Amino acid sequence: MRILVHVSGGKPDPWLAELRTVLPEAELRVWQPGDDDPADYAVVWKPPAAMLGRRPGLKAVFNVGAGVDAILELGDAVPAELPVIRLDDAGMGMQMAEYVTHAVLRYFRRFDEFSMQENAANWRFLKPYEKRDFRVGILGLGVLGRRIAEALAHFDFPLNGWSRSQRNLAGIQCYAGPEGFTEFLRHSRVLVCVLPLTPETRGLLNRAALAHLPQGAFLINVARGDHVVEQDLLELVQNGHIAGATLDVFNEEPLPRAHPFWKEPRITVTPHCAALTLRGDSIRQIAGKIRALERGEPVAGLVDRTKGY
Ligand code: NDP
Ligand code: OXD
Repeated sequence: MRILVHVSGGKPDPWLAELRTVLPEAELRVWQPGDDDPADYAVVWKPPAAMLGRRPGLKAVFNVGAGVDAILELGDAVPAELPVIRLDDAGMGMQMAEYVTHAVLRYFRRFDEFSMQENAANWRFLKPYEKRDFRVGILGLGVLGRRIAEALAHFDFPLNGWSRSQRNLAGIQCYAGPEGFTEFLRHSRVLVCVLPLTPETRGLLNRAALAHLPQGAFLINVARGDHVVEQDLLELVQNGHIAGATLDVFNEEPLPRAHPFWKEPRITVTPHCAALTLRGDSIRQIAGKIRALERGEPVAGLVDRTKGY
């Protein structure tokens, strides 16, 4: 079995070493420009268009992340019949739950404001919020959205969720589709975005949508920067409609040094680290799926190309 590897932005050697441990029988090679030789599987992160193309023998592409936008954006360069398989959880669910819970609690317990007061040596009591006024709305009720909801439920936050198809999940007020979007927003004091980036969700969080949030709402974006129209968000933060935003992802990454988000005290920036791909867990998951495919069995995480995730 031949496996072709390309992990953009990372060194290939540790990936090869992990793959060698779990699939000792496989012939591994790192993709190089001009390599059009046959391969059975590709293991990729942000692959170049030339890599996937019409490669002889290719049975599936494994994405070493949850979001497959960088693969699907290659369009026709990725044959429609080629199965694209994403990581499902592989240790990311827990990390997302930690990140989002921290951000929600920080706003709920007003640590963001206490921190600003501390910088000004200002001892001032701030009245606590009521949980009933702090409903958290989760955009995306997939693998990661549901894990976030589970974590927040331990703190008794009232929860909303929004998905493409109607879901029925215990403890979550579920909304679906464009018809449920405005109501969902109107009743979400904290908005958590954990959607895949698709043509339908790109630019979804623009001025019109964010304006439906209650006055003094908070935004936490751990999905993709292009879900948000950044200038619209900035203006809504500056005029106070949005009281704070915690952003892990941006239109351009790394976030340029001159970007106004760096200077806005009510915006917290983290460097796309909400949930890291854990190499060992990911490779074990991929190896398990390769073995299942070789036995002719179905695997979880197969991307639906018509939906885009
Ligand atoms: P899933 O595919 O498991 O879930 C996606 C959810 O979004 C589903 O509930 C789906 O609805 C919903 N959805 C998709 N399109 C729409 C739409 N047009 N309208 C309404 N709802 C929609 O994804 P994951 O939970 O695994 O991951 C989500 C994203 O998180 C990834 O795509 C990636 O971009 C991002 N991510 C970011 C990381 C970071 O470090 N910042 C790390 C890992 C992931 P339905 O249930 O009906 O299918
Ligand atoms: C992912 C990511 O999609 O790390 O897995 O952003």
